[in-house]
Amino acid sequence: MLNHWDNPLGTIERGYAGSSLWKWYELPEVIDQRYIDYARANASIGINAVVLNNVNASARFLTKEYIVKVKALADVFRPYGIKVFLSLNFAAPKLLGGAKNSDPMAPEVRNWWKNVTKDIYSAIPDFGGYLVKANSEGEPGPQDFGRTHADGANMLAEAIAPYKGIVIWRAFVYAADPKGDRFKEAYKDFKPLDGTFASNVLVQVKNGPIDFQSREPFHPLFGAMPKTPLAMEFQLTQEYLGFSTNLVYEAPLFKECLESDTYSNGKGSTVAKIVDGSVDNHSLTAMAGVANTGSDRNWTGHLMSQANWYAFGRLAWNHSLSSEQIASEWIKMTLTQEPKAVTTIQDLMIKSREIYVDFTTPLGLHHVMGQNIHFGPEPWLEKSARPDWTAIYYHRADSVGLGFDRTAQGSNALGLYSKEVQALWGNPETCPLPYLLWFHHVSWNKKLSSGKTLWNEFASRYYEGVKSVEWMQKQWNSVQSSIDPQIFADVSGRLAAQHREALNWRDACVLYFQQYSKQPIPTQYQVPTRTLDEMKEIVRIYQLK
Ligand code: GCW
Repeated sequence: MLNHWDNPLGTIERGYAGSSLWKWYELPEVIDQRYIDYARANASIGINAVVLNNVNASARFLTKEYIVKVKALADVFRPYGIKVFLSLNFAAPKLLGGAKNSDPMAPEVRNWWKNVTKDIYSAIPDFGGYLVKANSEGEPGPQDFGRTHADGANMLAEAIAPYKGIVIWRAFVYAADPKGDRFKEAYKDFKPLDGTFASNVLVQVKNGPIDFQSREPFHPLFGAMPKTPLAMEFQLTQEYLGFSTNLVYEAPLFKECLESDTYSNGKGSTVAKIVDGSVDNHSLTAMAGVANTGSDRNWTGHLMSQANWYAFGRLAWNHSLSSEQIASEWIKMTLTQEPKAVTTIQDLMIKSREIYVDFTTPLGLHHVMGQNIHFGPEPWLEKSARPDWTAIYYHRADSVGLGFDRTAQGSNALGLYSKEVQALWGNPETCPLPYLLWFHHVSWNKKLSSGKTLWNEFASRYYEGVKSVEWMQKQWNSVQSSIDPQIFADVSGRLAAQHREALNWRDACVLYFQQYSKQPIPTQYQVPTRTLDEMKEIVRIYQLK
């Protein structure tokens, strides 16, 4: 399924491809041809469910006025095998219905949801169900009334069960605790609820424990809730992957998570097999992608990001496909059939994610992006509305070293995983480098498995990452004669923008962290020509309204 974070006024939260495809003010009378084209594209890759509106949800979608609009879209999508879902605002009974509050245990509230559900199903008999973000980032939820996530989900499940609808309840919750570790928050709330959700409820878990970073370990809830079907939530829109100026092919990221072994039920209990229901015998299963589509003529802003939409659909039905194969299918249908060009572009796509990791957050560094808009580097961010929205909360740089100690000596987030996974990541000597700073505070002089010290390896990644973007530009230039000229020029321009942004990341991060390592830039590289203050000013300006 696709989850659209589209708002009623046409904006898209974290959308980088124009505005919403849904023209709410024109519906239901006007049916835009793009609704049909969109449905065809989805159907071609097996996407059979669509949540139309943002999880930070407006209650207005539940009004009679809007239900007819939703119905119009459902009618367009039905011939393509696509069901429509809505995100709910949990406070709707109070906001719309005049109820005293929205306590899920209050009979008037329960009735309110039953009535709304009836209205929806009388207009849309095959309506899919509800997606809910509750008690997260300021959204209302059952905890506002001393109830649990299960109380809230089950109330909706009861209202929708007679119609065979489902409730998808998100696990993206994290209480603000300056002494805690955000990594552990969702687990703390949800793990104890395993076995208490109604049979038509799915709990939707983001691929990683923090928030769609360029690399995350798999979320510790996968494998920890055997009695509850867990849906996967990936993010296609590139909130933390350079918006629509960066070429980042996400199939390797999706597969890295899907193929991770949770060992929850012995070896081979991969995340993919938790999600497809085979490990714990669930027949209700789902995989969601936060959509990257918008009104841009090429749908996704960066044309190459279409491949992420495509790869998501392919992997949702067959996670054993290789990233290479999916890329090659997509290239041949979209860009060129010329064999040399196909392999060149495929290679560039396959390497693109690792390149992005290298020039932004190498070795397991995470959450050091610009605040609010989540663009560009801001590792110096010390203060925000919440401690876990800063950068220093995550990178923990000091004169000794870098990284978040999540071993038993630190936050012990590692303790949420099975002992086999703990063995894989728990020892700083053997922890794979891509995950190192996720779990360990490593001293600057520590010699890594690469043979370099942490500081030298870390700084080198930024420099090599920038060089790799230059390599991507070169590779792209070499296929010019096989590509439509407009597409060629557009992607070239975006690669040039990516190069400029990569230089910003590099200079900002090496100069900032150098204050702690107090060591020179490795001699083979040129010292940045810009100062740390200049980099701070560039990032500050990004954020001016
Ligand atoms: O990634 C964060 C985003 C929010 C988003 C939230 C969520 C829809 O920065 O914009 O809100 O996650 O997934 O709920």
